[in-house]
Amino acid sequence: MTDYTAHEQALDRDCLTLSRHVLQQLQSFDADAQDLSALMNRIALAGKLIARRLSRAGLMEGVLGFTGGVNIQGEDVKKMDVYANEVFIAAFKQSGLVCRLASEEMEKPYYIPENCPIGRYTLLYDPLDGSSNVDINLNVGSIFAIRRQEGTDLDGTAADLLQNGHRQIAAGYILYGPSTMLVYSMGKGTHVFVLDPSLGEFILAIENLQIPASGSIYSVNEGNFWAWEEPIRNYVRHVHRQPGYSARYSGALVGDIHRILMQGGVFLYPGTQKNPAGKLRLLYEAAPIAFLVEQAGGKASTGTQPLLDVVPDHLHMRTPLIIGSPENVALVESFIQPTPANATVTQV
Ligand code: FDP
Repeated sequence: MTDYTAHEQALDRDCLTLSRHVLQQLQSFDADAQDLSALMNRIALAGKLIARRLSRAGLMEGVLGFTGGVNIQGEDVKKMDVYANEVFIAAFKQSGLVCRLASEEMEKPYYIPENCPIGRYTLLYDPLDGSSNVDINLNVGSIFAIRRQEGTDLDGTAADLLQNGHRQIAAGYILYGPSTMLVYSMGKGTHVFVLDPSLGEFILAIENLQIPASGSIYSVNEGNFWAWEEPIRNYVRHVHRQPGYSARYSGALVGDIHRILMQGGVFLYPGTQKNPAGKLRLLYEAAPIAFLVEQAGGKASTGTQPLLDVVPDHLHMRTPLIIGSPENVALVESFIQPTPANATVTQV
């Protein structure tokens, strides 16, 4: 390879920004493509602002810790949760792109009336997922999904959002780790971008990421062992007896899923006897992640049904989640719904 070619390749790579990649994916410069490209750019801007604040959080006053308030989920709100939520709203004000935003931190969708005549999309997001990690400088993430707004939603109930995960136009996450990464899909594969701080741009790192068909990592909060239903306990007992499995759990969904996407294996957040729907929210946590993982060749399930088929009955509905390499997910399902064909494997 000549120096000239290497130079050209480096330039090409550095120019493969997120917004350009969206246009390439859609193979069009029409209004829809321009809107989606601009939308992804705004999400990226929100990610950069959050990453910047996180990187200096330990040095600034009033950034870490709790606000003293409780969100709609009954969870204590952290100052960074509030900041991250507001950053997404600010990034979309006067954008003409989305009429509504719906997030974990807001009981009802947030309307941006000046965008509504033209903004045909809704952004669903979890602004700072895994926020128990934030005060100790461990990985956290933001999760997002874009859905088309159907109808005018004059009563403001956002009933059109209560549809299955196949209706997502795009979904992804931003991982705030040693580097900031953005992973997204528009239904044409799953693609990984890394924030180059010297450019202030997300640059394509991996196109069409493929999750391994199976993997040796299982990622679950085993502190809940005695709260689970027996089939999940049996699955984990089975794993304990197999050579080669490793447990990895950071307590932050985005990081744990990223590991599984890159290296294979399975992430589980099952329901408990007390809370059969588990902890994770469908519309802005489980469904976007399921969309991404399936676009990378993985599988996402509630244990009894494909995750993307679930129709929520309200905005903040929770769901059990079993997700990752297809073979690992199928194995967990075989414990939950044993059939004669898989009866031997589920013997523990
Ligand atoms: P958090 O409450 O810290 O925001 O979505 C909620 C979530 O984190 C996920 O990121 C994470 O996977 C899970 O909860 C961790 O819950 P447990 O502490 O119950 O394991």
